[in-house]
Amino acid sequence: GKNLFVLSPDQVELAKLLVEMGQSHVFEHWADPGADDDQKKALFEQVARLDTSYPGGLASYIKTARELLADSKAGKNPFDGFTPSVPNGEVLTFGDENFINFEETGVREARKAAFVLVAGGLGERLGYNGIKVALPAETTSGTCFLQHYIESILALQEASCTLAEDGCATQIPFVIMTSDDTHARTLQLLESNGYFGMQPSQVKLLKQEKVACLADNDARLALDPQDNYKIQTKPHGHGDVHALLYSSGLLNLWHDAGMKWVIFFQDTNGLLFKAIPASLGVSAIRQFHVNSLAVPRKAKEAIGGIAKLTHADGRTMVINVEYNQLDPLLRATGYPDGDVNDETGFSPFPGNINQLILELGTYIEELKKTGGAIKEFVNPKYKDASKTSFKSSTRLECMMQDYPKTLPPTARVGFTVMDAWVAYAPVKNNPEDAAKVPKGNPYHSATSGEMAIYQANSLILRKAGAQVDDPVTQVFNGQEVEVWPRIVWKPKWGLTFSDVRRNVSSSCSVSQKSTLLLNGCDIFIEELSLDGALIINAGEDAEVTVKARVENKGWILESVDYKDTSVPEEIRIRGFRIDKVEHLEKTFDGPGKFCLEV
Ligand code: UGB
Repeated sequence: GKNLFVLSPDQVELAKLLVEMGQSHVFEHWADPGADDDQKKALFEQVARLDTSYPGGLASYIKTARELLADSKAGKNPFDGFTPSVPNGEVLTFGDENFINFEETGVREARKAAFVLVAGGLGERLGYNGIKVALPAETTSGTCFLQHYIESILALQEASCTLAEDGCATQIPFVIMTSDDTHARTLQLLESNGYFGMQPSQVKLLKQEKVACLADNDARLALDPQDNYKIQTKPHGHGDVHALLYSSGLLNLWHDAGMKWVIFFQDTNGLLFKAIPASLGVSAIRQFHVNSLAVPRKAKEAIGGIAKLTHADGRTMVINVEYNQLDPLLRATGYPDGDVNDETGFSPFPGNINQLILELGTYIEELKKTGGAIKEFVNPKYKDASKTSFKSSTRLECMMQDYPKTLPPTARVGFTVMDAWVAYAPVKNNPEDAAKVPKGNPYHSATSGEMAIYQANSLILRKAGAQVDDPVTQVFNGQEVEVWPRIVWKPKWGLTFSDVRRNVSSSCSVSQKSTLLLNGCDIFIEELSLDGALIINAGEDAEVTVKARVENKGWILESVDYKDTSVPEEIRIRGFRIDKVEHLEKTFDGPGKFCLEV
């Protein structure tokens, strides 16, 4: 080209690569030599970044894009030749003996686990302006998701190390995948809160890069409509986490340190850690290389279904099939009604909640072969039925749960099903969309996510022997929800069901209008009759026994409209705020045994 004279040898190579890959249009709008040099340099820097951050480089990206775009144009079904069936997995019932055994094993294993949170997404469906991990999981304590996750990991760490015979002092590694959209704000949230009690060295942020957008079926790179010296980019999806972990070198470090498991999870699920110990126990006992956590799923619900796919040539895989693909796949393979509920009231295909537990050794072996590249897909929005042009540029995407697609048939891929009330309540949908969710399907909104925490804690206390009143039904932001007593505890107080059972006696009763907030670890509820709000704060070395009868006006949920912009966004997206009318708060600091008697 006319401008090559200003380029370094590396840039010449990149320019050649683009020309060879049919991308010379990238240079077409260039000003004459000598003009716009800074923009030209910036473009080469961007191209170099796009090239190095993708396994196999930009050439490989464009080649794959052409293949996938041709398949999409031809209407090729990615599951061609595969027949779905319902796979076998471990189905757990919260609180029974089997569950308790798995939990105990899971807690033992936890010090050999690393946790990976994928938090690069902005959550377009939720429409919240901040990062999702900064949202309060519930507004009784106001604890945000990130704090809750970190405190849960620390509680697991402590419990696991206490059980370990070797008196270890392990720190469970915690990785957060961020993106340009979330990185700075995630780091800021951690730094301004002292990493919520975790050692800063324990936390690693890995930032995913966006990928180049594609303008047409020939996979010509799309230029930014505002800036001709920039290639338009979009997120590549949560599947990036595997390549990032691999290239970070962390996996080998963990392996050398004797770690065995990597646990992946998503940004807004306040129930998740109630399911983690038992599902890690399942991985350990059943020796799963891959264990996906799943919940019973309503047919056509907008979460992926876990299916066993058997190919005509004999290959099989247990894999997540996204909700928009499961129904057509079933219709095409002898199920004329597609994805429908069976006599249990649920789809026979359990719902993928995208929490994966991978066995580290086999994970490393696999990534050595693939570099962490995950099978991609493309989802262009075509202008018309000729499928020759797009409404807007598209890009390749990948999902972390597609990791098993390249595994050899010997891999042990399983899953663990748990009731949704104890495992899954994400915050994904904005109030308007949530209100339109078909009756009986979960809203997956900020409203339902918070209510699910109160419900789970209430039901767990009941299972532990306490009397907890039934919920009342209320409508917030157009969503009908069950409002249980607002019972909230710190992860270290009730990490497992056995912990809760040990900390609560049967002479404990909580009325529906009540709020019970347990900020501490050693709080033993020997006798409690609660009709109102009670907050107990117990310091690190304080052991508190509760024998109390508390009655007051309590904390009341007050409706707010999501359109009322005078209310902070994180509150109005749930449709209520808590009016702290009256409460009893007791604080026990410092070492010693205390009794709360009222
Ligand atoms: N995420 C990233 O870190 N980077 C990205 O580029 C994109 C996302 P969404 P999605 O739980 O109900 C998934 O947007 O992808 C993070 C499963 O694919 O919340 O639509 C993001 O920050 C689906 O099978 O969900 O659907 C967030 O933490 C089903 O299980 C996470 O990835 C569904 O989740 C998920 O991103 C579900």
